[in-house]
Amino acid sequence: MTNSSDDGRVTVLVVGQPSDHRVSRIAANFDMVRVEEADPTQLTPELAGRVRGIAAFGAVGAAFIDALSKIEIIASFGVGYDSVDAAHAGRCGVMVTNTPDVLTEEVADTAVGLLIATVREFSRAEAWLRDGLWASRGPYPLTRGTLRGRRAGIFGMGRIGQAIARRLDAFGLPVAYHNRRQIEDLDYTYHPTLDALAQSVDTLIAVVPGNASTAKAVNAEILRALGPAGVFVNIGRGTTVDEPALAAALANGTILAAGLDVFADEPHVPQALLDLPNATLLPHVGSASIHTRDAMGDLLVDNLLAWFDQGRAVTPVVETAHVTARG
Ligand code: NAP
Ligand code: 8YV
Repeated sequence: MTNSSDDGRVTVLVVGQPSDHRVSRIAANFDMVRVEEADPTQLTPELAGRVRGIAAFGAVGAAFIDALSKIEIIASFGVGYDSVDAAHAGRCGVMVTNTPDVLTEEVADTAVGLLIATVREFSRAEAWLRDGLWASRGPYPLTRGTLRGRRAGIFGMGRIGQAIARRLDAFGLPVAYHNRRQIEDLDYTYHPTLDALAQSVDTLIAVVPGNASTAKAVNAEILRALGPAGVFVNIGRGTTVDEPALAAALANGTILAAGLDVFADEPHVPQALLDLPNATLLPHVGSASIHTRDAMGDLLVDNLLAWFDQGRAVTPVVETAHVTARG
């Protein structure tokens, strides 16, 4: 059994369904093998002993990592890496990388666009036009919601959260935030709990990673704190929200509206949310332009190249920052 292909190239397993751009650069530099899912039962013993890198465009769990005896690095596509068991990888001495920064501004643009579309009912207004109601019934009704006078709270003031805050500054909205740790020299009001943040604002934008510490953090109590003019936008991960509680809050007027780009069980969206006219729903398109997805793909490949050529990762995740290349 070898740990490289016949031509001596490092074997990289592509998990999931990337676009041609990503695949071509991996294929040009590595012995590339593709699988739809990281299912250990689908691996032949020969392949399991040959793969040294994974390009992850889908979930990679602990059992799959354990099945690959030569695995050194999992380069994951996306800044959020909740679908990769990075803690397990770190314990096994396997590097995990993600794709931060290159998508920050795009996702912040999407978040603000989603906020405005939600507050001003753009999806429903366009449907009104397309359905011929502008001509037959007259102008679309004035919206209850407006950005004017809103107070914004950002749950997760990281790279994307700060890019959203900069945009909201330009819109003239006061911004406050909650993280576990206050950021020094950041000129926005800090709240040490999510509840305190929600009490102080009427517009909550969630952009936290999906993990045990954030699971269902936005619950009925947080939504109630936003009040009847409240607007909730989620651009982070669907798992950070109690979706049934959100659907109930939208249905009974506890809050005014929600804009969601992410869901707990994608691509499945709860019927209760689909049924609500005051929910603006997007199919996880935060970073989904060709420009930004190509930049993310390039960073993923840069991580693989840097690891195998120079023994270092460009953007290691915190759980594996201690992992060093095997000599
Ligand atoms: P980041 O720079 O790491 O920011 C994450 C922020 O969340 C940090 O400020 C962190 O601060 C805070 N945080 C983490 N856990 C928390 C907790 N339990 N309670 C309160 N705050 C917490 O990451 P980013 O680049 O901004 O990306 C954020 C997330 O956005 C990603 O993880 C991903 O899930 C999501 N995302 C979605 C899309 C999309 O297409 N919709 C695109 C890109 C990213 P502390 O550590 O101080 O708590
Ligand atoms: C991607 C994202 O859509 O970077 C992230 O965390 O959620 C998005 O940019 C996703 O990771 C790739 O499918």
